[in-house]
Amino acid sequence: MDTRPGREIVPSVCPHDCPSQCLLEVERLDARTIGRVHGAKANSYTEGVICAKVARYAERVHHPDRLTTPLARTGPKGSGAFAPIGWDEALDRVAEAFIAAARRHGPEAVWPYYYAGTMGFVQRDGIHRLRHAMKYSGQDNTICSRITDTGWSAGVGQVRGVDPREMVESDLIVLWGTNAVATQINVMHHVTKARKARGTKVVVVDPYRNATAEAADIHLCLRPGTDGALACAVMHVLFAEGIADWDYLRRYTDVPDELAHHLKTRTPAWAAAITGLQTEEIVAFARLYGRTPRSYIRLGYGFSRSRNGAANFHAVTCLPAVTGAWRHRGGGALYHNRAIYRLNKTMIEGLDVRDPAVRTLDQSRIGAVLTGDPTDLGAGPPVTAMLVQNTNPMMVAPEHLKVRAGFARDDLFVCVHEQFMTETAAMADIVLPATTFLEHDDFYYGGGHSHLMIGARAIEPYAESRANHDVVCALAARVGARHPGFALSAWELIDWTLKASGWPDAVTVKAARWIDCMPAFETAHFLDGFPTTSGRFRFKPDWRALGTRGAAMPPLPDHHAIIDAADPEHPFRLVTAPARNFLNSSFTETPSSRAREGRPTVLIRPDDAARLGIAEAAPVRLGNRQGSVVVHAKLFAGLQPGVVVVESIWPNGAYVEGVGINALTSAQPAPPAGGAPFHDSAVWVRAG
Ligand SMILES: Nc1nc2c(c(=O)[nH]1)N[C@H]1C(S)=C(S)[C@@H](COP(=O)(O)OP(=O)(O)OC[C@H]3O[C@@H](n4cnc5c(=O)[nH]c(N)nc54)[C@H](O)[C@@H]3O)O[C@H]1N2
Ligand SMILES: Nc1nc2c(c(=O)[nH]1)N[C@H]1C(S)=C(S)[C@@H](COP(=O)(O)OP(=O)(O)OC[C@H]3O[C@@H](n4cnc5c(=O)[nH]c(N)nc54)[C@H](O)[C@@H]3O)O[C@H]1N2
Ligand code: SF4
Ligand SMILES: [Mo]
Repeated sequence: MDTRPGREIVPSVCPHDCPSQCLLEVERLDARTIGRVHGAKANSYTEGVICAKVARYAERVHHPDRLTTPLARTGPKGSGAFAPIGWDEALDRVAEAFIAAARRHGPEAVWPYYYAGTMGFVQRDGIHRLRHAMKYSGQDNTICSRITDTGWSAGVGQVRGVDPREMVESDLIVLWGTNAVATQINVMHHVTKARKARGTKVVVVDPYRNATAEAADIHLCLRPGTDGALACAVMHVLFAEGIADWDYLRRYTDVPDELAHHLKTRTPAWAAAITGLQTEEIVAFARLYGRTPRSYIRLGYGFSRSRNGAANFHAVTCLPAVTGAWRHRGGGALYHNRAIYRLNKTMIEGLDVRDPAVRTLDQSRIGAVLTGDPTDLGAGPPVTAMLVQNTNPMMVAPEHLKVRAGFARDDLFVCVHEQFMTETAAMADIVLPATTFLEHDDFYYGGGHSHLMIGARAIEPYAESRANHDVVCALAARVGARHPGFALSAWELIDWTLKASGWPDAVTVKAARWIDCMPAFETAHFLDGFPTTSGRFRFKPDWRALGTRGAAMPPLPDHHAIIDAADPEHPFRLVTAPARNFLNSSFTETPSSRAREGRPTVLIRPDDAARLGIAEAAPVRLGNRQGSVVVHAKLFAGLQPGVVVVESIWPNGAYVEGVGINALTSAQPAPPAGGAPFHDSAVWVRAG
């Protein structure tokens, strides 16, 4: 690290929506300017490793296109015509619009909408305090982790798992449905350490030969949405060949005999027909997994983003319960560690004033909500006013054509608080400039590790930008929202929350840089019981208790055949996996990320392409009942026939016809508890 005078190093935390949640060391050149960003070497998870896009963060913070002042729309919706206005006028206009909407239709006509642009708890979740204090419509957060949370909790009981730093003691690491090289580089750092230390074998389960699969010893290149079948066949082999650990099964699981009986018909040949894998590949993987006590499964989000994602996720969590891998150091599984932090978010979110009778709208179904779908609105009013913070639904939400039609409504008032003029901000009536994480105080935890961390303000806010907390408090004052949280500073909210959650105060945590919250080995490995009512892992979950669509779920692990299967009109299955140099919609504005990604492309097998008369780099039209999208072909052999991948998320404006890939993805809620099936779309493919 460069420590020359004038290059002061300031500690921070990456705020982006990434399980790595890296501890950072930022070069501060002066009170307003940063240089390079580095990973904290002293942190035992980050260990100095961060991704390239955040190392170059100066490019984003000091981007010439950062919003500088509040703006008011002067032309038609979406025209991009705005004029600068003062903060007071902007906030007054937003408050007036909210008051008018509530007077006309009731407070549920206002929908504060947010997500994960920053993962800091104060700046991200404070919008709930305004919502709850005013009885504005609620938001059901289904877009990212609903399916994974449900699938994991179904068996394990709580969202936590084995310490990722134990990977260095694993003999086998299975990266299941995560492109870790692109989406969480620190996983690969720990994988590399394990390989060097003990020659650890790495298996990747993924429908395309991405950079992570490229780095693996074994790549199981299955059809999307078929992981449940693969997991069942693996368990079939474990039982059939006497590798299952019956001592563990009897002590720690609910219905092992019923499971073993049920799996008799879930043979490798059965799974081969569903997954498109070879029978021998499945058997070889089952034996390798079953005979390696120190086997660690890192479950990613990718394989949950199907209509049957919850069943598939649960099926994979069953594997270490059949082999008893949980018993061993470096054995077991991890998806996310949310439950270990036990945060009391009452003050931040205003949970004490929440009225459970107020309706909750499904985040993923914003297109249906804004176009007035009665199943989404229920008995409540239309949404006629919104505050959007920390999210870019015009790019990231499924059923994009409905989202676009919704935002174009002239009777909908929208305020977008943003760092950039995103495609969502461009649809707004009022745009407010936002600070970045370097310009405000917040605190964070690591989903893919075990640290609680404070990221304090490192530089002055850019131009007239303000933090989310300040905007929420200023609006609260204008609409008459009452809660003690509005009187606290961001720092005081951090301090209150840490103390109320049983952690040290903010000053102590900041001085320590992080608190390692990892539970003891016995607890992390569930050797003192699973956090379920019976204390046992559930092969047979109570799906009805996990969501309103629970009745649709298979009672035991299985292939749940509810995906958008290919048919003669839609013979291809589309996966919209994340691009390495973007983070959802973020970094699509930075020149180096744009240059590295090039343009939106479709990965298609050379034989599929030849059959359709599609040449390398030629325009290709993909479509389904929702619409069609034009991208350019990239011939790619690392896929099964009939599977295509469009790495995402590009702005709609980057596509040939101005319509992006989420025009084709569905917002159909995945059972049992909802969630968007981003990687589960049957499409047709044509030259042109
Ligand atoms: N096709 C397809 N679509 C997907 C996915 C996919 O795999 N394929 N993945 C889905 C997933 S997993 C997710 S989580 C969603 C994520 O979708 P989003 O939550 O929208 O994620 P981002 O694009 O990271 O962030 C949105 C915006 O937050 C802004 N922002 C950042 N920090 C702040 C701040 O402090 N204040 C304010 N006011 N704004 C801030 C950024 O400038 C950015 O424009 O996308 C989903 N969409
Ligand atoms: N560079 C970069 N990093 C990111 C993001 C980004 O957009 N870009 N997004 C961030 C966010 S919000 C999240 S939630 C995480 C998500 O990160 P991941 O956990 O990696 O999940 P996904 O991004 O949805 O998809 C990853 C992989 O899942 C595969 N996949 C799709 N369908 C299936 C299936 O049916 N079975 C199996 N086995 N695999 C399947 C895809 O091909 C892809 O390679 O990453 C975060 N980090
Ligand atoms: S790997 Fe993830 S958490 Fe780490 S710096 Fe990059 S985006 Fe941030
Ligand atoms: Mo996500």
